[in-house]
Amino acid sequence: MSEPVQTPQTFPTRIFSGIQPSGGLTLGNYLGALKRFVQKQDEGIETVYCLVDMHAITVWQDPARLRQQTREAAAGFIAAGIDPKRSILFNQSQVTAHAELAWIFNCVARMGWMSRMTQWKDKTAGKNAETESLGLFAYPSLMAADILAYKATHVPVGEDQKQHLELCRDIAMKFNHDYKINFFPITEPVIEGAATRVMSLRDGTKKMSKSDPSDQSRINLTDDADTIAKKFRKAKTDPEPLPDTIDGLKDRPDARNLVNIYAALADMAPEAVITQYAGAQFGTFKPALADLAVAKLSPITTEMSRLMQDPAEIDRILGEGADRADAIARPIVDQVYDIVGMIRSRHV
Ligand code: AQP
Repeated sequence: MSEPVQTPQTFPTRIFSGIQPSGGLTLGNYLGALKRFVQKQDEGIETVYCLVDMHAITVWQDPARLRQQTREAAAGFIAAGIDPKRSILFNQSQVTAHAELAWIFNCVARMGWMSRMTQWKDKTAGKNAETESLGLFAYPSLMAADILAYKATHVPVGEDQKQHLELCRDIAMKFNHDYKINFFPITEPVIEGAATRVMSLRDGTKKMSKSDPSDQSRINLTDDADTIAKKFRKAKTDPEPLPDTIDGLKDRPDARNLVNIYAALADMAPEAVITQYAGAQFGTFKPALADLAVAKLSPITTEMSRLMQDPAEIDRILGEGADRADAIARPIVDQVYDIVGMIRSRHV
C-alpha cells in the first residue's frame, strides 16, 4: 500500500463517530463508544456523531423498527450526555454526502481490501456469503466516507472497529496518492479505556453485540434494574474466587470481562478493582457489579424513556444536526467531485 503523504496534524482536530441503529444500544456501545463520545465533547473538541442508518440496512431491518431504533439511539446519546447544541447529532441518510463519497471510495478501495475484513468474515461465517448484501461487503467504504466527508482527524471506537479504521486510512492515502493532492487526513483511531471490548455475558470470548440472538448475553440501555441484576447474576463465570493480581485473570475471559466492566463503570483501573475484590467469590462481586451498573445506567434509561415520549422533538434535533453536518460535508464532497474530474455545471 502507498506511503502516507501527510500527517493528521495538518488538519484541524475534528472527531467523528457513529453507531448503527440496528438494535437497542448495549452496555458495549455505552462503555466502548458513547461514554467516550461524551468525554470528547466535554473536552471542547468539535464532535460529529452519527446514527448510521444506512449501515444498519446492510442486513435486513424492519422499516418501522429501524425508525424506532434510530429515535431510541438518538435518545440514548442525549440521555448519556451528548448535547445536540455542542455536538452535531444526526442520522446518516439525511446527509447525502455520505452515500456520494462512498461511491467514489468504492472506486478507490480494492476488492481484496474488503474481503480481508474480519467483520465481513465474522458476519458471513457459516453462511453462504454469495447471498449477503453487496452493502455488507462494501460497509467499510461507507464508513470511510462517513469519516472523511468531515475530514475527521480522530475516531473514538471500540477495539472491533480498528481494522475498519485502518482501511479508512488506506483509502485516504490511495485517494491522496492517485490524485496527487494532500486532501484527506490520515485519521487516527482512538481506542482507550478499560472497556474497549465488552464481551458477551454468556461467552467471555465473544463481543457483546446488539444483534446477538440471546438477550441474556447483553445489558441493554433500556433494561430495568431487576433485569440488569438478573443478567449479571446469571453471567457466565468460573468457580474460582477473584485472583490477587490482574495476571490471574489471563485465562479467565468471563471473570476478566466482569472486572473490566466494573472498572469502566467505576472509572477505575482493572488493577484497582482486583485490589478491592481480591479473593472475593462471584456471589459477592456480581451483586456489587449489578448495583454499580444500575446506579450508572438507570438515570440514562429514565431520561431515554422521557425523551422517547416526544418523537417529533427527536426528529427535529436530528434534522437540525443534519443541516449542520451537511454544511461541513457538502463543500468537501463537491471538491472531491472536482478533484476526480466530474463536471458540476448545474444551476442550483
Ligand atoms: N462489545 C463492545 N465493546 C466495546 N465497544 C463496542 N462497540 C460495539 N460493541 C462493543 C462500539 O460501539 C460503536 C458502534 O458500533 P456499531 O453499533 O456501529 O456496530 P458494532 O460494533 O457492529 O456493534 P454491535 O452491537 O455488534 O452491532 P451489530 O450487532 O448490529 O453488528 C463502535 O465504536 C464499536 O466499536
